[in-house]
Amino acid sequence: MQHFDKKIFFATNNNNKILEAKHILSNFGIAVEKTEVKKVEIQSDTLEEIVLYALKKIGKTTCPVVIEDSGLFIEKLNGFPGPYSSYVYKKIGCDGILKLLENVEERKAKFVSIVGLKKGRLIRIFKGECDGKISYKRAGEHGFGFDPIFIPENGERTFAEMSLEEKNLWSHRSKAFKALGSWIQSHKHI
Ligand code: ITT
Repeated sequence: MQHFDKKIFFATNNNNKILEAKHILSNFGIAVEKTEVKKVEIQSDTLEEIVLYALKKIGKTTCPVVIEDSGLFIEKLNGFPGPYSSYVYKKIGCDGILKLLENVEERKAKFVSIVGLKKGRLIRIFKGECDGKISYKRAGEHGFGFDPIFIPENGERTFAEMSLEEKNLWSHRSKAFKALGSWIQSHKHI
């Protein structure tokens, strides 16, 4: 049976994010619980600003609360949809992105994840990136969002063709949550 020394409260509406974070943080002895604390989301050109604003809006908290904002940055589209990924996904989805890149050979892209931690007055930010490319067609049924069209660097399969465990070997979110996990491990008061 898994032993947890610590627990963080993750403010997100995305259950896939919870599952990915749980898998990573269990290796650090940290449990993850979903919290109803609201993530107030502004529109901004940077993920960091979105996370910092959301953390400030949480108000005073004695428990460690975590927020994450992530996005897909496509080189040929000057980083679009980036911080607008959630909105763009809802409006045009994977098919819309494939359409924008129709007949485009340069398909480099990266996923970025910014994880923010707040406890009392303390605020910390952790970043993870995953380089890759946009596929020519959708593939796979796992994961969420743009997973069916994103192929991580040096691979041939999309994130949606991988199990959660395999996606977590490469993903932007796993890198950011690993950084959070080791920071918490080395700070006894969290
Ligand atoms: P919360 O804000 O409630 O945490 P969300 O899904 O709205 O959940 P974001 O605001 O961070 O999350 O939006 C990020 C969007 O970027 C998300 O909706 C996906 O479309 C895309 N995205 C981010 N990480 C992804 C991943 O690992 N796989 C596929 N798509 C991802």
